[in-house]
Amino acid sequence: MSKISIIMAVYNTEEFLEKSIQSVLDQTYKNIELILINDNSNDGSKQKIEEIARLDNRISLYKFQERRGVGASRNFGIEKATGEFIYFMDSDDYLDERTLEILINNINNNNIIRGRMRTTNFSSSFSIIFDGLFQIKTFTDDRYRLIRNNSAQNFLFKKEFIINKKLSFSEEVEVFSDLDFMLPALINVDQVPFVREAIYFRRRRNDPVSNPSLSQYSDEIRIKDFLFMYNHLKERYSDHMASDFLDKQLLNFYRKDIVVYFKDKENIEVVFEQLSQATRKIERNKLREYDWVLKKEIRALQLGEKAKFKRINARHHFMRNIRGGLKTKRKFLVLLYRTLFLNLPVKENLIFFESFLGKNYSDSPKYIYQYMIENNMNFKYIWSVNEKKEIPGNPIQVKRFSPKYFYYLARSKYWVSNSRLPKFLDKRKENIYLQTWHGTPLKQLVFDMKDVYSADPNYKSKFYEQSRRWDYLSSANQYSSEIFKRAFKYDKQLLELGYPRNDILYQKDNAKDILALKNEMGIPTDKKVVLYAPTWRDDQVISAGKYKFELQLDLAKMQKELGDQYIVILRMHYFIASHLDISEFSGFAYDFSEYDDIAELYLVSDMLITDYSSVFFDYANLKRPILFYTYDLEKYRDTLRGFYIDIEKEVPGPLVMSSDEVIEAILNIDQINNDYKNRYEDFYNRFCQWDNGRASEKTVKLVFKGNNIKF
Ligand code: C2G
Repeated sequence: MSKISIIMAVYNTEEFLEKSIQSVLDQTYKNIELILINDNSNDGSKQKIEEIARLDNRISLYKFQERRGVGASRNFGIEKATGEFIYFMDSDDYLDERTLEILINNINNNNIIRGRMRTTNFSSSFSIIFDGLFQIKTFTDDRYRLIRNNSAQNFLFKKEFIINKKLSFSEEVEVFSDLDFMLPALINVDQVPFVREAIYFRRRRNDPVSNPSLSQYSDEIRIKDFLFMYNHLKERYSDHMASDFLDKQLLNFYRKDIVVYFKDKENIEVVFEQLSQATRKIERNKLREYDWVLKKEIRALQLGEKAKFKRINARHHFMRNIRGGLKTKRKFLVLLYRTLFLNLPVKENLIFFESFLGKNYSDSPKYIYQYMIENNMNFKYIWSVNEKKEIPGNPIQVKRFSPKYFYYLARSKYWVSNSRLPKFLDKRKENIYLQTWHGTPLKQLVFDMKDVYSADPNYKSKFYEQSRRWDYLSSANQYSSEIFKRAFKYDKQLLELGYPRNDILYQKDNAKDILALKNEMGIPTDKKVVLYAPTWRDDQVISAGKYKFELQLDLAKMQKELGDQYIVILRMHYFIASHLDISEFSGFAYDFSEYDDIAELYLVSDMLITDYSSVFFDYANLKRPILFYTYDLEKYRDTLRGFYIDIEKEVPGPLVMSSDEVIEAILNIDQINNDYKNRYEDFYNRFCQWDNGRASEKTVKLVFKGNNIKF
């Protein structure tokens, strides 16, 4: 039984290492050694690998005193390897448990074999393999296709072959060092078998901001490294097929990456010489396969005509934008926004408001707006809404993403929103953007999240770009401030003034106002009100921003046990697109999911049932009872989202796990109030201190100061 040496270079992958190493140790093929090279990581990777290395004597551990890069680490690993076979792996990826067994069993007389790459966003991907159905495909002339991703991953090599052919990774570049190894490797064989069942899970890292993987390095580094590698390999290898492969890689890379980088024309200067030199090495007839736009640009590059290239490039970008703008109505409006509306002057007295993506007239933007109209300030107001609403003060209402929406957004000096505005809405330096956010966080946010289970794998980088535009951010308590700074990487001004949306909880918490609200809502006034307001679940996705929710309350039983004293208001999260059918419970259960302002629902209710929604932080301002119906606690907390506080110890009410327990808790609510009295008080002191009914006023005075406002 031959030994396989797995070589893994480690650089700042603390979060992923355990999974990665464990997947090697768990291989069904047991005769392995794992050579770990710590490339002078500066996070907790060092401790982690030391701990793991102690547990298995098949691991040998090396450390560089200064960072030398993945190429140098792997070359060092080859020197140390004692196996007959060599396999390279990245320290954030992981293997299916049979991958090595399948590769080695099928390599036969070949020097190289390759398995399949699967990209994943998660730590939990797996696959089911059926024995006897293996499909082995042999790549011959087309073998260079196996390195279209420029990588040495999931190839198993005979070590003798590596030594005889003196294969090594480039130590001169950071990003494309594998090409220097793989190209001569493929030149020196005639064929490479490929087994679909040998799977390598390549993790798509979700945090290119704080810890980028090599493929997420800055465009400048990637482009320079690629061009360096191309120039170097073209000079070295004249083999026809390899050279053809390199040209294709260059032209595709140019189209996919370099052209985008040149959207900012300043960037042309940065790589022009290197690129021009590279294009001169392209085989003469290679360009024939490409369109005239590309040909024209490449010709100018080949001739080193910088000014001409810049002109052509600018024209092409312009044409591309127009073509892109004509694809959909939304894209057309974005084009209009960028090229026309943003060239009109900003209006000093216009304020643009949006709450929950245009779904509601609610939340902090509503209360900030209300304060302004009640005080007759010198502004004109725009509200972005999906449907026309009754809004006091008669503001201009614009349908979200309609032409007017883009126009008014461009012209308004002030933007007030409680959630992110899309990335395509470029902000000008004259704009002032107040982000009120929409809750004290229980669930981990953005950069504190590990695996991201929401619909968008680029969530973190998108969020980062969008939040760079915020000038002010509301915070309801010290706890939120600390989290926002870290989890949003927010370093501009925090408004530590409480939540404008909670002002009403201090202003209208009296019998008269509550009765008036109940009458307006059309709910009975002789029954107590239970409000059920759960959050959404990242894995119940329909499409981006739309989620399902399956009601887990036994309404029939609740009606039977509680119906003479209580009614229930059901309030789904604004992401929930599926509708509740509760028609058979009329007179007992009411669906207020479409109701604008949840704060008014808080006021009319006698107790709240929630789960992991931030609603309980706000509700606690009323000091009324809260139950936590957390039937899927383990999955939610441990897989979908981590929490910031210990929900079992710190929240101001009991966790209940079934409909029966919900009913029992409601029937015994006085006892619960008593049991949770101290905890509630601690909770209130920690999270509700800054709210006292004046947050809107303080926010307005701070953000809109310096404008001729009549206070
Ligand atoms: N909300 C609501 N109805 C619900 C749940 C929430 O109206 N059934 C509103 C509340 O104002 C709540 C806000 O939406 O505070 C945010 O909802 P969460 O359930 O907390 O979830 P999410 O939108 O993911 O925001 O820092 C806060 C977090 O970002 C949570």
